[in-house]
Amino acid sequence: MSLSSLRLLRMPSRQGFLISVLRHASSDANEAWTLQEPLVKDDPEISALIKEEKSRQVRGLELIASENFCSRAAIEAMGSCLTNKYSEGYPGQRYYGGTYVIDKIELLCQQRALEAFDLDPEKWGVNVQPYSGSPANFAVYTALLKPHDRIMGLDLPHGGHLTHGFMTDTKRISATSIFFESMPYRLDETTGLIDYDKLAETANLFRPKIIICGYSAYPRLLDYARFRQICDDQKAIMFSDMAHISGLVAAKVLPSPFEHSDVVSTTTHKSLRGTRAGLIFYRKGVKSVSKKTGKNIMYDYEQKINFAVFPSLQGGPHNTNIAGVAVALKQACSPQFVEYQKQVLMNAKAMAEELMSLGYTLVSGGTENHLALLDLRPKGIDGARAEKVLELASITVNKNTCPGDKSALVPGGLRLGAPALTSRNFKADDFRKVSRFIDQGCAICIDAKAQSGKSMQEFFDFIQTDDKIKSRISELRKEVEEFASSFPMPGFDDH
Ligand code: DSN
Repeated sequence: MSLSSLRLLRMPSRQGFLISVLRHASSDANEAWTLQEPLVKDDPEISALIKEEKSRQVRGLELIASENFCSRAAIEAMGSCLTNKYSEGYPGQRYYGGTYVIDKIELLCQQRALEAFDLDPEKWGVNVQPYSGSPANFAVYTALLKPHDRIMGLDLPHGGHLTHGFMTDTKRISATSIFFESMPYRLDETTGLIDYDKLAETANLFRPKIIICGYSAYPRLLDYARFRQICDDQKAIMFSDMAHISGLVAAKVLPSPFEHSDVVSTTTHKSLRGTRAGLIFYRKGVKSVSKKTGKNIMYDYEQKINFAVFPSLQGGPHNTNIAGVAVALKQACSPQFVEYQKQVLMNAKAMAEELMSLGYTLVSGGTENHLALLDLRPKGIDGARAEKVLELASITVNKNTCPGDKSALVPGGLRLGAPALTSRNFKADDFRKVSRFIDQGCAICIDAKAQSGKSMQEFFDFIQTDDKIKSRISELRKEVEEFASSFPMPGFDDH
C-alpha cells in the first residue's frame, strides 16, 4: 500500500489533530477502512499472484530437495496476530512489555524441539529464534569463533552449503569466508563419497576450530563417528548442519548427528515440513571433569549462542514463524510423520532406481537419503538446459554441480528430492512415473541442444520458438499437469 493510495482525513480531537479515519483510495470513499478486509478485497493484485503460485504448485511436480508443502495448521499459526509483537530478548528477559504469551509460545517451541529429537534438557538446549538456516549458521560462528578463526566445511560444488565457508579461487563469497578463514573438504570424485582420509589429513595441517558436518546435495549417509574422531584429533568443535535431513532424523529413519556433535543447526521448512525458520541446538551441562582439580568443566555454548543470535545478529524474533515451527515439531512426533519419512526414503530410492534403469548416471551410484544427484554429462547435456526444459513442462528441479564440474552456472547435473511430492501422497510407483517424465524432458533437451546455437541464450530462445520442440514440451506439460493435479495438496485450497 503506497502512501499516495491513502487519503488521510484529519479530524479534530481532544489531543488536537489526529489521523483518526483512514479511507481506502480504491474503495468507496465513504466506506470505513477497518483493516479487516480480506486480502482479495484489500489487494487483489497480490491475492491473484498468490493464487497463481498455488496453482503452479498444484499443477507441477516439485522436486527441489530442500522444499516441502507445509501443513495448513502451521501456515495458520504463521498468518496470525503474532506478527504484531516485538519481543527482543528471551522468555522471562524481554526488552518489551506484553510478552507473556510470546514467552509461552517460545518455551513451548523449545520444549517441542528437544522432544522431537529425543534430547535430554539437562544436556541440550535450543535457540528457536534464528530467522532461517543461514543466519543460524552465522550465529554459531559468531558465538564460538573469533574473526579469522578457521573452519572446514564440504565444498559447495561438492554438495556443501554457502554458509559452510564457500569461496572461489578469486573471491570470498559467503560471509563465512569473509569473516573467517575457510578450507573446504571434498568428495572422492571416483566414488562420489566424502573423502574422510583427505579431510583428516587437511584438518591436521589447517587445524580448524570448527568442522562442519552437513550438506545441501549429498545423497549418502554421513559417518558422524568419523567426523567426531577428526574433530577430537584437532580439538575442533563438531558442528552438524542437518537442515536437509532434520525431518528424517526426527523420525529416526536416518542416523542422528546428536550423539557425536557439539552443536547442531537446522532449517525448519525442508524435510521437517514446518514454516520457514532456523534452530540451533547446543550441548550444555558437564563437558568433562578436570584431571587436575577433579572439578566439573561445563559447556559454555548456551550463553554464547543465545547472545550471538540476539543481540549480536538479530533483532525481534519472528514469532509467527516460531509458532509455525512449534506446530510442525508437534506433528514431527506423530506416528504419521514417521510413516511419511519412511515413504520419503522409499520414494527417493524408487526414483533413483528407475532413472538408473533408464540408463542415467547418479553421483555415488544411488541414494541413501531423500535426494539423488543426476549426472547428465554422459548424456551430453547439462543441468542448466535440462532445468529449463523441465520447468517449461511443469517439473521443478534445480541444476547442481557434480564432482569435477568447473561451472556452477552450467553444472553437469540435477538435484532431485522426494520430500515435497511425498507430502502430496506420492508413492514409489508414482515416483517411477516421475522419473519417466524426467527422462522424456531430458530427451527433448538432447534433441534441442543438437539443433540450437551453442550459447545458453540461443538454447533458451530455441526451445521457446521452435514449433516441434514447443509442441513436444507442451504435450509433456499436459501429461505432467494432469498427473500432478490428481494428487492432494497440503495447506489451504487456494493460497
Ligand atoms: N537453499 C537450500 C538448498 O536448496 O539446499 C539450502 O539453504
